[in-house]
Amino acid sequence: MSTESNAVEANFDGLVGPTHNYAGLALGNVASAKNAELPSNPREAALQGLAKMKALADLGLAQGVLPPQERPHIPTLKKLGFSGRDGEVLARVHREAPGLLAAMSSASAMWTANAATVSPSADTADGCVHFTPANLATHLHRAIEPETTSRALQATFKSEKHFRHHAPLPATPQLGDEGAANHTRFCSEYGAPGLELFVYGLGADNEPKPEKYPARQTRAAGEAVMRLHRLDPSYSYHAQQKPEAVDAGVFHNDVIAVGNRELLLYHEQAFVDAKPVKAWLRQRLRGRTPVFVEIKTADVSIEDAVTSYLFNSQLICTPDGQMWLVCAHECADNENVWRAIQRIVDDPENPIAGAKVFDLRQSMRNGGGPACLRLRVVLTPAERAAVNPKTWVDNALYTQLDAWIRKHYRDRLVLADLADPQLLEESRTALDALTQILGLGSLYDFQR
Ligand code: SUG
Repeated sequence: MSTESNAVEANFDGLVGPTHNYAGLALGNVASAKNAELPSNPREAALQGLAKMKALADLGLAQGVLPPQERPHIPTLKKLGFSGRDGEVLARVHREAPGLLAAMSSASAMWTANAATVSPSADTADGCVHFTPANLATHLHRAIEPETTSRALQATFKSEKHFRHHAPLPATPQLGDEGAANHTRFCSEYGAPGLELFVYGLGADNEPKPEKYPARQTRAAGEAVMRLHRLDPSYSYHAQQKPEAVDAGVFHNDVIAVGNRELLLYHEQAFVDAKPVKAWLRQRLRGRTPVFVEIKTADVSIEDAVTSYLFNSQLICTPDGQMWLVCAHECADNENVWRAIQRIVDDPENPIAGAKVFDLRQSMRNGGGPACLRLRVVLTPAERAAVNPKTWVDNALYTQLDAWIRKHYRDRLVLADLADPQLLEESRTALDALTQILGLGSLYDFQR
């Protein structure tokens, strides 16, 4: 079991893949629709993500990295009847079904907040860390991620003594699961038993539903994950996201709320009803008094929240126990949002000491902010020691990955490039080299 004082919350960020592009694939994600068909810069995207990882590692946080996936995904195209050599498969799908080629080419695995839901050993009945990869059932380009994600998580968290890996839930919209983006853990210290909040868009038949956009996360999925992870139901809570917010572009709860330790920072319109969530936290949180920071619509509209990704900031604790808000540059660019951040930082009633601003514009143009890019995993010292050592970001790994990106990534990509067999070849060469750097074994199944 965890000892309360020395467990850490590690962040595992997704390394942006070589085919990062803007294809307008994500229904209900305003940035994805707005930037569709814009040229992308995969090299810059990967370097921006890596810079955030390095900065958090430099602050003394445990920072890991999770690998990109093979794209375009030839195995799925073959399952869909495109046969022949890889070049022929690409030419035919480009000609006959260009939308399908785009779906098979997204670097969306970078958003590891959607990789899985993770419960720390302090919360689970068997004292193991539990992982359930998200099925990402509502979007084709994301539904092809879980198979490789499962393998990547198993290669990273290998020890059977410490880690339990579940299969993704059956991939149907009734069990739609988008992982940690809709899951928040509260605690007094990371190693102490905590509270797990599951937020869903689609619940029972008599509950309200969004009308314009899909509710990607279901209550049934949160309940299944709670059972699989052997959580205590009285320390778990399932809350509904406000359907109007989903229809305004809040496709995950982490676009409208973020929590850390005893703190919940949320928008007035995040939940159908925030009151019982707060009452549950007040009643159940042990060791600290919960702190609620509610942002009013009058100060930050939902539209401002969606364009700035204020609530997709990471809330982190540095080793001295100070709490920081890690936000996207778009927050500093938006007057209302920046004012709200200044107010939060100046308010002695909450523990947030300051904001750290990052340029993640390449990912942001696809609706992926700081918190989307990371999967949080609380680890005791023994669990931390059992993680694949090659995934921890330190100066040496940073230097290696920086050189790897500069060597293998293009600095411009448009949708027509996705049919270029040379891009597939370059990506595979890059992933082969990464397999060595990160010690990934046989994660990728392409033949070269
Ligand atoms: O699933 N965007 C992703 C962004 C995921 C953000 N994750 C969190 N909020 N945790 C999505 O909507 C856009 C791809 C494109 O259009 O090319 C995309 O998939």
